[in-house]
Amino acid sequence: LWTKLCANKGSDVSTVQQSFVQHVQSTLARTYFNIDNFAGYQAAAHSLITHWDETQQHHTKLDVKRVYYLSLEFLMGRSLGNAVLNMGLQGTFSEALKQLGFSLEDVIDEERDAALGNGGLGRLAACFMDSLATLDYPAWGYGLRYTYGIFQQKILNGYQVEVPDYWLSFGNPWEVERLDVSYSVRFYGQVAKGKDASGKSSYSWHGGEEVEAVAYDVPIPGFGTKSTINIRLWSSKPLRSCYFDLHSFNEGNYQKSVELQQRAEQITSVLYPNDNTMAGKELRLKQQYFFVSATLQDIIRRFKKSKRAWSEFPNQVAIQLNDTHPTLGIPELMRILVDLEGLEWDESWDIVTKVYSFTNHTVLPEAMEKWPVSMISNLLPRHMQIIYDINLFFLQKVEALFPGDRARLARMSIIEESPYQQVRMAFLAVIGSHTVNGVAAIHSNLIKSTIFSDFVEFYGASKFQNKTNGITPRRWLHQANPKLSALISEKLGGQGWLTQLDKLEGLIKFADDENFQKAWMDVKKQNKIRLAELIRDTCKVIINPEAMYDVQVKRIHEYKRQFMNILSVVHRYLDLKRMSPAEIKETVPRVVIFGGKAAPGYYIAKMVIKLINSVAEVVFIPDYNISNAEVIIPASDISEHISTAGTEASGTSNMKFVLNGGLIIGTMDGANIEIAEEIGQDKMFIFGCLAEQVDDARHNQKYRKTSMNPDLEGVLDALKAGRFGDFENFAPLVDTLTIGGDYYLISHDFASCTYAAYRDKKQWARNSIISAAKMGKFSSDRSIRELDLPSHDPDARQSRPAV
Ligand code: 26W
Repeated sequence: LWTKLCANKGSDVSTVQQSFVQHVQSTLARTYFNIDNFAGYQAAAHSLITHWDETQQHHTKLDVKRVYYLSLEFLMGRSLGNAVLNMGLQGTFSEALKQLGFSLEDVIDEERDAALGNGGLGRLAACFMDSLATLDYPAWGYGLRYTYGIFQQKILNGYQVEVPDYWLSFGNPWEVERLDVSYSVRFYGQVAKGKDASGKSSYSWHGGEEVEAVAYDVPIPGFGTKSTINIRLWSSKPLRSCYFDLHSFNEGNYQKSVELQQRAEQITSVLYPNDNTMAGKELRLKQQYFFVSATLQDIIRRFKKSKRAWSEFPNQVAIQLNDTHPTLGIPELMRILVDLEGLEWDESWDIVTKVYSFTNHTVLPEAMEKWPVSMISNLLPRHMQIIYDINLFFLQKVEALFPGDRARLARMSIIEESPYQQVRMAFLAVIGSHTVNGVAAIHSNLIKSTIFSDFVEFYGASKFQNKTNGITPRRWLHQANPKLSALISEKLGGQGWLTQLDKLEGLIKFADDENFQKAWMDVKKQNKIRLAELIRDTCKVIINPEAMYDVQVKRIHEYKRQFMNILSVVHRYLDLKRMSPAEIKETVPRVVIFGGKAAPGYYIAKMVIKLINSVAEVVFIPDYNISNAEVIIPASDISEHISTAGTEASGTSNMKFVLNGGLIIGTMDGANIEIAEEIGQDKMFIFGCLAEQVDDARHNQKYRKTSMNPDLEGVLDALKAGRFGDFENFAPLVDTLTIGGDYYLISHDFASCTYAAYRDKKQWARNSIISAAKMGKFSSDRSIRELDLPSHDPDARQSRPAV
């Protein structure tokens, strides 16, 4: 059946239909005259996830080393359209559904986003899973099954309002609950010191509370391969014995009888909505430990099936830490090896440091995870002891290499001493891993010269590497922009570029071909109309598809400088007001589009949203998420990636925009720099301070050695005069530029970011084509190959047994 389905032949239509009808009748228990589009979506999804466990069986049989991608976030978006495309079933499914009275597009539209992530880091994890599956890696993703994903954003009276994202309310056909795969996880309690049989000290952690982690598996089909890998998401439940406190119930205290259950379920209830800011809540620490504890138990159970010695563990297991969020996995694996398995400390440490690898995604100080020693000691008493020991042995080595350098020891210690004791998770991650990587060249260099400079001196530079981020062209071009995908495939004579993105270079020779330019810009136009419809429906605003679309969509953060963008919009508006009708005719009509969520507690970011919504003729699309990104990105003429140099680790939407034929206004930051290297700086609108100039510029700004940019001053005057509503609404925001010292250098970079050329349509089309054609480097397939994960399985494509 599997082979037949994938063969994509005309006769498959009836096979799909049979499966579809079977799911309508038995899985959904409905009849054919009683199914709406939503039921159609459910049945379609169910009929796609048959036989998806074969890849695992195949890997088990081959007994290969596996790679585990540990991430507290997976920003998946919708799955149906993606699964159909990746499995090569687009034509079959459209036809099968059409004959049954459905449209595939409408059915796809019924799915809700799986939004178990905040932004860049979560979406990167999702792109990586697509690449790992497509490249046939024996990989697993591990994460948490949050009951509530990232909040939905509503805009009321110009302000952001958060609405809970109860994404599971109508079930989730993509997950398979594995009640047979569950582990218990302990919190709090005490550590008892004893002696083992040989008289050696031993430690056991007991007491406290225990909860159960139950596995839910989500299949990830690769593109053009039979490989389907899994993301295993953990959900917290009370231990079976604790579902119900019978004693309390019998005493008539019903509320108390269910308290334990609620307390357990709380752990995976909600995704923390902070992006790049650490909140420091105990529940978050619980999530992190719950996650790594369940994951390691699962990995070890799989390892033990092969009956190998522990020394073989690193030959069977590679674990990639997606930022510091899963770093407790390091002391947890030590605890398992030393306390539970009885290995020696040194032997265990050798194993641990061969297994883990760590990706850093940010240099912002407020994003660096630090947990109070007091909190860890209370929640995870044995782990705190282990962290102290790891630190002690590490600092002894530092002392041996740099004798008497007390300042260095203090700087490198995992424990920060003042103002109170905290565990620096990034240092723990570096010390416990064999490699550390940044996510773009500039960022990887920055971490070497700033936060990890002492560690570079200690370990040598080769431990610190760069793996520039990438995106999956399957979702971000083929799926999101079907018309452009079809045009490219037609021009290149096939879909080979979808797995070998460098092949896009074949488009360059058509860059001056007027017919091709026309076809290319025509697709852009149609995508702009599609976006205009979305904006009409969600914002009740009619926009002109002939105008230049200027887009900034990403999380709202001061370092990303949406504030600077909207201030420059006001500047252009004030200019227009001064112009004569003849001059106005000469300007390019421009629709400025914003989208993005602010963390609920981020006061200044929320004020930026209010300001954007107070400036007329600007569109703010509510609830920016994966699904509307798939409509917004292909429609942009130009997009803004304008972070203060040195603050955006990489950015990945910049890659998506250019791949879809959009041009970039940007600073020399993150992956913008490498995009410029690939496509040519002349095809981008680059401006602003360079990373190496930032320190001086900040100093000058803070001590008022440079005066405020006069254009900016004019804009602020207009704000103060109440041109855009009550100034009180924005006063604290404007203060960040003045009394706040303008840390993000908005005044410094203001002048250079205002204008871009759109009038020369031919030149624009040419630049757009050449830019997209040179984006090969930014496929996440390339990032995955560079990550040097356990050798992928070359057999999967050819020799997987057919069912
Ligand atoms: C603890 C709070 C917290 C939550 C999330 C701190 C940090 C994060 C993430 C690491 C923030 C994040 O998503 N970083 C982004 O990662 C992307 C993928 O590598 C990069 O492209 C972005 O530049 C970076 O901001």
